[in-house]
Amino acid sequence: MTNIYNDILKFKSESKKLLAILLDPDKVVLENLVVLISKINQSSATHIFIGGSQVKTNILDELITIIKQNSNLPIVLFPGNPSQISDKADAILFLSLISGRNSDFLIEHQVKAAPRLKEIQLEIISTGYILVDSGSETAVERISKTKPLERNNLDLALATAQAGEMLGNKLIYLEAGSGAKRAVPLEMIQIVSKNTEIPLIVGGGIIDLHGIKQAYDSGADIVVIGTAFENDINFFDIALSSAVYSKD
Ligand code: 1GP
Repeated sequence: MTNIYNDILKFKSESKKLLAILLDPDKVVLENLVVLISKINQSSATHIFIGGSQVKTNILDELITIIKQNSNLPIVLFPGNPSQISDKADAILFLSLISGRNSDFLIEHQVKAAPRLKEIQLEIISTGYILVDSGSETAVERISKTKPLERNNLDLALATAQAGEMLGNKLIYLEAGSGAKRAVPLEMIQIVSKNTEIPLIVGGGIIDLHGIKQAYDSGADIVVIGTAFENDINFFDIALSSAVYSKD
């Protein structure tokens, strides 16, 4: 069985960059899914993340089954709450919202999810999730009822990431929020990546290849793209002819 986290570590050790496409089950139209997946397969994506802050529909298992029938990419759950667990996926980002002080998102949801996760075979990847101010309220902020970290408070962002690493998180995720008007500041990516050892995910508000490249150049190991691909399934076509990133 492949170990997704070990593969991420291996890529990081080789200074290779990874690209995750985020699919929100509430926004995916099942009838269009096969076309969507073929676009993903043609892109430089290395992972498919599945989740959202407020998944209301109950199509998770079906969605993942169809993706698995049509793609070999690893499928990683990125859950907004404990109901978003499916044994059809390969792994789960076991998130703790360490930028916030809402105990529900620090530990309560994890306690609720643990018995189910013990029953199934998902690879669990402990992830310190850090929400960064993007200039206006995002769904994560609204639903988690936590304040994002200020954009210019680099010391606090770094201390938060380091605390997550010391607590045993295997990944740090710097998040501006889905559809954010402003992505995570590059200086924040730089300081966190330089001063932590574990792989760094960056997402939220990255809408073009330039933004992806800037995040990589600043030290992101994995960039997550959701809204830009939702808005335009041809978003990655241009990437095929680009040397910005590579999964080879
Ligand atoms: C959201 O980081 C992801 O959790 C992706 O954000 O939808 O803005 O690409 P976007």
